[in-house]
Order: sequence, then C-alpha cells, then structure tokens
Amino acid sequence: MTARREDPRLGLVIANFGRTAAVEDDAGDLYPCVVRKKAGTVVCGDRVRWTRQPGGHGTIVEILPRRSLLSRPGRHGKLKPLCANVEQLVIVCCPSPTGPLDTRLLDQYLVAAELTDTAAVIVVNKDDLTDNLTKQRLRARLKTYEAIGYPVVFTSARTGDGLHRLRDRLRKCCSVLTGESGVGKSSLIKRLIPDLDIRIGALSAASGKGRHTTTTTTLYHLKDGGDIIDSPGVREFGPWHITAPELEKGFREFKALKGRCKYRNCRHVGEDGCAIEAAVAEGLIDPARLDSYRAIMSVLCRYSP
Ligand SMILES: Nc1nc2c(ncn2[C@@H]2O[C@H](COP(=O)(O)OP(=O)(O)O)[C@@H](O)[C@H]2O)c(=O)[nH]1
Ligand SMILES: [Mg+2]
Ligand SMILES: [Zn+2]
Repeated sequence: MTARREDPRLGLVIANFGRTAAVEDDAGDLYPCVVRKKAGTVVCGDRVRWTRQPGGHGTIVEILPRRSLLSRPGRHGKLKPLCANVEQLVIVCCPSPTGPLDTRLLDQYLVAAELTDTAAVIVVNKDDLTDNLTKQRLRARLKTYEAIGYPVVFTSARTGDGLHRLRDRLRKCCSVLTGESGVGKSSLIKRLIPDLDIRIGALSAASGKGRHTTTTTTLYHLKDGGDIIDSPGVREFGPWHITAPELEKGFREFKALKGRCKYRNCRHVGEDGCAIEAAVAEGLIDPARLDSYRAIMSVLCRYSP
C-alpha cells in the first residue's frame, strides 16, 4: 500500500499513555496514535512525524529533535523523561503559616532549570492568605531573585488576583508548573484553562482508553497564547543527576566570580580564599543562596564521592 501524499504529517504530542499518544495536527484535531518502536520514547510536548491510518488513528514514526527534555528520577536511579520542548519552568510556592518561604526547594528547582537551559518564573500563590507584614517580608526575601533576573509574580488562585500577570508570563512559550503538593498548581491551571473539563473529555476520546486522568502529563493551549504542561511528576524534577562542578552553573550569580577563588578546584564549601564566600561577606551574594548551594552539594557528594 502506498502512503497518502500528505503522509507523514507533523503533529504535537498532547498526552501520552504508554503505548499510545494523543497527537494534535495543525488544525487542532486530536488523533490517538501508536508509537512505532523504532521512534523511541515519546513524551508530552514532542513534535513528531506521524502517518494517518484508515479509521482515524495514526502511527508516530519519528520524534523531531528536542529543544529540551525534563526528567525525574525513576526506579533504580534511572531518569524518567517527563516532557519535551519546555521553555519555561513556573515554580509555584506559597508562604507557609508556620515559617518563612522555603527557598531551599526554590533554589533546587532553579538549579534544575538553569542546567536544562529552561527559563524560570517564581509564583507566590495564596496571596489572599497573607497579611501585610508577611507580604512585606516575602517581597523583601524575594528581592534576591528579582535582582538576579528571575521574575516574581504574586497570585491568588482563589480570588484571581495577579492572574493577568501570570498569563502575560505564559503567553510566549511552553511552560510547565512545578512546586510542592498543596501550593495550588491545580487551582492555577483551572483558572488558566476555564474549559479544562471539556479538554479532558476530548483527550479521553483520543486516549483510546475512554478515560483521561490528571495523573497523565498533558499539554494545554492557553486562550491568550502559550502552552502549559500539567505534569504531576515534575514535582520531583531536580538537580540529582549532575556532578559537583556542574552545580555552580545552577547558581547564576556565581558566574561572575568564576576563577576568582584561591584554589582552582574550589567547591565553595569553606576553603581558604573562596571568592563566593567573600562576596557573601560583602553583601553581594545572598547568604541563603550559598547555604542552598552547600546543601545540594552535600547531597550530590553522598551520591558521587
Ligand atoms: N486561600 C487559598 N487557597 C488556595 C489557593 N490556591 C489553592 N488553594 C487551596 O490549596 C489547596 C491545594 O490546592 P491544589 O491546587 O490542589 O494544589 P496542588 O497540590 O499544588 O495542585 C486546595 O484546598 C485549594 O483550594 C489560593 O490562592 N488561596
Ligand atoms: Mg495538583
Ligand atoms: Zn570558592
């Protein structure tokens, strides 16, 4: 049988369900597709070539080169790919009632973003719950991040406050939301995609399984432009498969001091003549950022002496 002239065509993987994937064509229609074994492992966000079979389903024959691939640690220390071609990591956090913001976790996500060449935006959600004094403290705490070029957006998924600023940040590219459980990621997604239920219904038909669940990594188009990938696994996205020398690349404000330490192989963990430590003493680098760096370093060293 000869292939139709328009085959193979280009498509975007909206969700994948193991052996099958929902592929969107240029017209925005969804097709359940099986993945040809030779094509490799397909993930949400992949751009693919696929051929349409009689009956409305298709076969993915090739994955186009990826701009980026986000993974999380899987079983036996192997990385599990989560989503492809993400350009921006939206790190959602919220002030805890018991203490200040957990910037350690924030820094961890930022390192992971830097090392995968992904831009990052910090979203502080549940702004409706914070009193004025807490707001002031939070804003002061986050100045560090704005100063090194990470945008900070305050939102409330409950009242809708700040959502237009978030939409502005999402407009231009493909983003993925990450952050601890309970910070409000799902609530923000519901706000951003008002017809979420309808979209999930359409995906169920294209999954070939009759049901689509929120545990499947899924890409959504936003009304005002841009795409958002909702992926529960992204929570575990972190800098766990890097080497100690790579870690400092994850702290962008350390870059200017490269080569300034007394020892060429300085790891900035208390060595003599450390330029990073000197910069902290001079107030040029936030001490909490160096603390985060050291905390991640100690975890990495446990894995790779
Ligand atoms: N007050 C307030 N509660 C929120 C806000 N966003 C989410 N929540 C609540 O926080 C809880 C966790 O939200 P969810 O979206 O499931 O968080 P996720 O685990 O990050 O997806 C739910 O009870 C939400 O109703 C917010 O902006 N303000
Ligand atoms: Mg959720
Ligand atoms: Zn040093």
